[in-house]
Amino acid sequence: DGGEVAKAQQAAPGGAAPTIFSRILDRSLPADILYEEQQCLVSRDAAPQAPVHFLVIAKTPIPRISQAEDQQLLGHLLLVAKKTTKAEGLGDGYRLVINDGKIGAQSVYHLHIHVLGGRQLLWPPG
Ligand code: DGP
Repeated sequence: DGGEVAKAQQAAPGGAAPTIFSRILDRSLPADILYEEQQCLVSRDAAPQAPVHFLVIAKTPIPRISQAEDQQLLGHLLLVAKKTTKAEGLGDGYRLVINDGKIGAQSVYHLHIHVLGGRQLLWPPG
């Protein structure tokens, strides 16, 4: 979808600037929240690219995976992503994605993992 890539090209890879995900975390922006605990929040993606598409959003506002060093947090986000696929009925498989920077078509500079499923996914991705 060119729309999401176009948005990503315009996103500022700033740093400390609050993002739309900070507003989901503080509940000032409505979101379809599946799960929340101390280190992360799981929300459905507002522009789903598959029948099931949700985001595991770190609570700490690390801008992007290339700037993330916290091994415990990174492992934890993967485990939460995996566990949430069970609750979402993705027993036949799914895909985890982390977009980084302009080339990766990242549009929101607040660390998150995409979880996609519910249809046959293609490879290579666009
Ligand atoms: P990325 O390219 O990895 O930075 O993806 C950011 C995702 O965030 C993208 O798939 C669309 C989603 N998104 C953007 N704005 C909102 C919003 O306001 N609410 C929710 N739930 N998702 C959003």
